[in-house]
Amino acid sequence: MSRKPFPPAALFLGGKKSRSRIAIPALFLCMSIGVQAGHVTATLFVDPHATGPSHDGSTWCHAFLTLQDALAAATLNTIIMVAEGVYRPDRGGGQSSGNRSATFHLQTGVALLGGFAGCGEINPNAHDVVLHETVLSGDLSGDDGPGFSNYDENSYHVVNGSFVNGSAFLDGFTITGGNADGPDPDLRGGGLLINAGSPTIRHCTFRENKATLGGAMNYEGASPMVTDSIFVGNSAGFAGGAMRGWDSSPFVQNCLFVGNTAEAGGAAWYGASIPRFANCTFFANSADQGNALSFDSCCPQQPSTLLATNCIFWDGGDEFWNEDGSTLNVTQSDVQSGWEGQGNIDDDPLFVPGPGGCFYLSQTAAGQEVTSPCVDGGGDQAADLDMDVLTSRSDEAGDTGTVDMGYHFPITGRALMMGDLDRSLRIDLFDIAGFQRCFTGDEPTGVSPCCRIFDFAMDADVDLDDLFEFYLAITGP
Ligand SMILES: [Ca+2]
Ligand SMILES: [Ca+2]
Ligand SMILES: [Ca+2]
Ligand SMILES: [Ca+2]
Repeated sequence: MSRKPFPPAALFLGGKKSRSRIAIPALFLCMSIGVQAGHVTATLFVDPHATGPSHDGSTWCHAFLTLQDALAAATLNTIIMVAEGVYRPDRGGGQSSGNRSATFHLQTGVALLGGFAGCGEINPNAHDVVLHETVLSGDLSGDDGPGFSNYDENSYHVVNGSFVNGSAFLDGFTITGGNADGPDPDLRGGGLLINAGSPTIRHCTFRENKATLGGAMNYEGASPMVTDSIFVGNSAGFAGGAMRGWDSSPFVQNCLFVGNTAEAGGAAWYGASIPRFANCTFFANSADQGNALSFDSCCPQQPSTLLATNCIFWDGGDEFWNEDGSTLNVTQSDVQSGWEGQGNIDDDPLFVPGPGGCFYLSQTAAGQEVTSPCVDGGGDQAADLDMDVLTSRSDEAGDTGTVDMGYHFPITGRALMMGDLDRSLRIDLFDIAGFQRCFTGDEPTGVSPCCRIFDFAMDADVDLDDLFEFYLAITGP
């Protein structure tokens, strides 16, 4: 397998970090917060580009410049709307720059909503978490590099969701750069720490957070609800690359776990817990014990009860590690190397790229040559789970009939742009760097799901026939 540089190596420097992006239509957003809408007493705005002159949070252009200022002003039943940009927890009133313990505290009765265009835009209320990415970053010095380099000064926990109930919303953010490498409790939950809380996490992406326990998220004595979210490239030194739960009952629905790593439980680790997963996709997570999930509480053992349904576990096998006598109920799921349970299969899910990412399901109805065995493989009706407003198809038709297994993307209204790895709607340096990583020469070896965006000729290899098409995509006709 040869790698041929294209174009000159200098172009590959300084590419953006990988992002997985999702979008929610404005109508869906309104529905999602409708529970609270009748009781909202205040809406506060946050936008680092607000022109002012005053910054009291009353409008987009009089917005607070920092999220901490808005959190300090929030009272019960407040919606905080946050414009695109990067927010660090050590900035704003009452914070001290460089304080690794600074964190964004979720609050009961306060909804944090990210993904808005903000002041100066034609429609400041335009909402799209892809186009208006709103980042909560623990990288206090702004110097993070690849492979968790320069994380030493990063926040222990970017967000803290302890002691709140389900009316504490975090919706539409990218959470990144957390580094819980301190003494207890600062060794748990780099992205989000929850002690005895039940916050609601929706439409979020947790990317490249790390910790000793629970790289993206650690919860104890907690029942968080985590839906429609993506966990990519998080890492734990010991347990739970993306999530670790103890004495907890989390509900995780329609989430995508990709490339998370740990010693035990590449995606998640549990003890004394009752985790529920529905319509989640696990891909390329890795650990010495349990590439996807691990249950190895010890000394004494405190077994858990797993309920997983309509999921795809495709991490190279060794999906579940059960050392403490836990009960693993896995049904209607696609498990690599197999797992006993009603409706389970062990077949290649046949991922294809689409407008929102790499993990749509191949299906003839959407123009592919074959249909994934995960299509209609679930155990419920799509409409009964509200999955019919989401899609597993690259042409974005909603799920119908029996629910498909695995993560479903939001319907973006955009078309797939071949070559646009980060779905930024243009071919840029990031995509060129991605092409180089995916380019494998003339021997068809199969390519990873995210590389298929460069396989213009669709021959299962990113090779010379695609180079010319990619060049045309860069330069235009
Ligand atoms: Ca840093
Ligand atoms: Ca279906
Ligand atoms: Ca791009
Ligand atoms: Ca090709």
